[in-house]
Amino acid sequence: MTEVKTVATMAIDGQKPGTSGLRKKTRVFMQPNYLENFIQSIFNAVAEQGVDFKESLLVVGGDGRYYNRTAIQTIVKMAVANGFAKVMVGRGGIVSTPAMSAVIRRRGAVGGIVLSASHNPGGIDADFGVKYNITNGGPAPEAVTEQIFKQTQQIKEYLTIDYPNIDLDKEASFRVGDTEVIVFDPVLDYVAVMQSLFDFAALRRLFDSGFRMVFDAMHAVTGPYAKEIFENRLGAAVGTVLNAIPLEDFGGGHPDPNQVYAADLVARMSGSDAPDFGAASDGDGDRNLILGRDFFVTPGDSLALIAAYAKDAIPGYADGLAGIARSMPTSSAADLVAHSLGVPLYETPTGWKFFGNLMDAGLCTICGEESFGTGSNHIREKDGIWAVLCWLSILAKTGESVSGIVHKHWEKFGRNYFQRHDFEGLEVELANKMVNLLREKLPSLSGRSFAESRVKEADDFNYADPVDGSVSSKQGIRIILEDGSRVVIRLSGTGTEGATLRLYLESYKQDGGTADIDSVLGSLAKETLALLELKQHCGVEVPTVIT
Ligand code: G16
Repeated sequence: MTEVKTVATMAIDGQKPGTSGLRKKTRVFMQPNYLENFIQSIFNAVAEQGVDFKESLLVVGGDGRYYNRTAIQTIVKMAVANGFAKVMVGRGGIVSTPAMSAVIRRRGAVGGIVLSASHNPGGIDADFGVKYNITNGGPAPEAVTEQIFKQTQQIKEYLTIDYPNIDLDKEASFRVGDTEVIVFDPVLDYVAVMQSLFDFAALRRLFDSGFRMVFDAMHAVTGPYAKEIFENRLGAAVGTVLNAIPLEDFGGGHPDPNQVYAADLVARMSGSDAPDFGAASDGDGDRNLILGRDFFVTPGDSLALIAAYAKDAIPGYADGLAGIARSMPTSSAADLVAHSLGVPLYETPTGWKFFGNLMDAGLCTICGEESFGTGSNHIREKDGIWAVLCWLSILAKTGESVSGIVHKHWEKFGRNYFQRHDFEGLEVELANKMVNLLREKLPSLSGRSFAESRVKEADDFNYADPVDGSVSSKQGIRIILEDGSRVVIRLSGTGTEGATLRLYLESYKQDGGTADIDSVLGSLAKETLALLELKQHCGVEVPTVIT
């Protein structure tokens, strides 16, 4: 039964990983050989780096969405056939992205396969995805995803075994051929990492004092982790965690923790009777949404605040920060904190994979993105529950409300007014043409009047990794104005249908943060749409989502 079978296959077009792994419609992944080709290509790319599978541990798990269990059975058989010494599989097939990173690092795995399309909806007619994480626990960097893509273009066969499906629901360790297969509970590894960073006793006292919180797990992967940490370990009231059971279709919802898709949570956090603190995480547990009573904390401000308070409020960072990193479109609020702490600030392209080298080299401790991702060097992924624990620590330390903390910060540092406008479902060719035309206009923009100011600089962001020197070009168009305001324009790399245009608008004011955000950013948005000629090219002018 464990005899290795070599199955002939043919290259399949379009298996190029995007911002975060390969994301496609679920039915695309369900086509014959589609998943198998991609998995074998990952194995081939890893083998090409000289890894000996006979000495290696592979971790496998996903966010529990439709097709997760089937895909895991396929991957386990292929891993056995490819000769891995050990394969660890999350119980129920479920491992959050941050827990995957923690497990790879703690257990010394060669890497891990995460089945997730993150915040995209799940179901047979929705989205599925596969990401490969490397030995440092982080998403495969571009050099590796390029290798995987190359393998997908030349694949001719894959390896598997004929074997009954393993029982995913019972923790156990058993042999399949020469491979040890372990079904384990990843929640314990993850909790251990959180306990090493945060003062659980202090957070327990916060809840003992009557502090009320609500956490929306959005029927996605964080439910079991959040129940264990917030309710069981920290003593938050039973029922603090909403939608705690992971479902294959996330209860029909869109597991993207922002004010639009977490509208129920936003409603619960409104009014004088609302809990003190509200938070949510996404499909695979790496994103976070932070809310106070009638108050939304932008991801850029959240990053800045966590960095500002980390040393004093969180034992894991008591030695201070080596540096802070943010993706280029993320607001510059963290830059001001880095400056005041006297530590470097790194600006990277969109995609968590770009933070890995900085953290491995000890250059940065805390990093974040406008797309609701925040994290630190405790693992190599962004981490939703970690961000919530950071906020709880700040709240416990200061004894203030969420909005009080943010207002104080704005008074001290000024406010980076920031919004992202998404235009979803555009025709790919038209969107590409529009962005290319804008690219051609960039050299002529300098000095031109724009949104009550003038264009100081307009370029396409290029990143040279300070650690390995690798260069990533065309990472987003920037229009920087003389008054310090800025617009970034880029196409999303995580969608599975059509194109999504993202406009990131930012304007800095030292006004205590009290101005109306739509008035501050309105003219920037209007002029950018006119410059892009969005209506003429793509037939739309109203954003689908504003965050
Ligand atoms: C992924 C990446 C993030 C990125 C986000 C948005 O998040 O890991 O680094 O910021 O996509 O990317 P884009 O703007 O290209 O759609 P996740 O949570 O989907 O894995």
